[in-house]
Amino acid sequence: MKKTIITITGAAGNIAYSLIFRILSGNIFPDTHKIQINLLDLAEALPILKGVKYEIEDCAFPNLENITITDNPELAFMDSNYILLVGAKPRFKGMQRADLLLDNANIFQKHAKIINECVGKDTKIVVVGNPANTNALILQNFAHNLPAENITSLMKLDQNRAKSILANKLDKSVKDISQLVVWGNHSVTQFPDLNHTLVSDSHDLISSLDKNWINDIFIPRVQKRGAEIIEHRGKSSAASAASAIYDHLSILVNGSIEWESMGIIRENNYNICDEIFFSFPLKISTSNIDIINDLDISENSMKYIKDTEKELLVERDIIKDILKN
Ligand code: NAX
Repeated sequence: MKKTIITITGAAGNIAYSLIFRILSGNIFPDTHKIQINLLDLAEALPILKGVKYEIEDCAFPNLENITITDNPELAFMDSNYILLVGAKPRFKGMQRADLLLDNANIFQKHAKIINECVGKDTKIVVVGNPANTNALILQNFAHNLPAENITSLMKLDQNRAKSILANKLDKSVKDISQLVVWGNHSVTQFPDLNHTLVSDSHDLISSLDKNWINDIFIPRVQKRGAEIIEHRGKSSAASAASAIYDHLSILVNGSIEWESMGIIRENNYNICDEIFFSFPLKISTSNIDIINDLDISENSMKYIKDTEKELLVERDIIKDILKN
């Protein structure tokens, strides 16, 4: 019977508390697969992880073969098939973005070097911990035994948010909406792009939308949705982030007929620097991730796309000394 090993870092944190149960109760893998789940967090979080482990056991998931809880990254990453890098330091009030970048860069550098020695060439890595795209760049830099195509960063939460906000506006189901992609960074500069979007296989409803609604309400609301959640909940998005990671993992395992958004590092036809992880419109099969490289991009859209690229280039410059090590 086939066995799949899934590693989750930051496993005692908020997102992981939803994510672990979503993955184990979901249907990403066939019923015939056995799952081993490796949960990594810091030593001080091990008592919490023990409680999480007991709760997982109490769910009696039929396909779950083994649970490992550990603060040892070697043990957590060894021979893993899918590594979900959620663990990162949160940004405290008053903390500069550059300091967060450097703190988390150290975590991702350390994990990348260990992953490089512990896994095979088929292992897929999903970077969630923020700043996700730049952390993915660090990972790719230090886990050079792995093909760069195996590393993606999470943009699915942004794409799901955009789809849902549009569906609400049009009083449609999210199932009716396709080809809605998000370009660039997982940050307030991201560009949710409606220019190619279809509603019930037609662009007519999008064409009839008020441009002021798109520019002044839709785009900023998607860009700042994370802050909107914090304002109401007093905590950052956790369940929706976990759900998006589940979707992302499912797409990597099973492919997708839809247009998808993930951060990848790749040559492209849009004149975006190929030395950063950037979210493009993608077609994803079980074996390939391909950029949809032939879209017409308006001058206005290109301005948004270049702004988000600029932010990622600044992030890359902040960590450039780490990349040289
Ligand atoms: P929490 O602070 O609840 O959990 C983070 C966990 O990581 C903690 O348990 C901590 O002990 C652990 N950790 C820290 N350093 C570690 C290390 N070196 N090794 C292993 N574990 C370590 O944060 P949570 O709400 O779960 O969010 C996790 C990360 O996801 C954050 O960086 C957050 O900004 C990011 N997000 C990224 C999203 C995306 O779309 N890319 C969306 C959701 C989320 O905001």
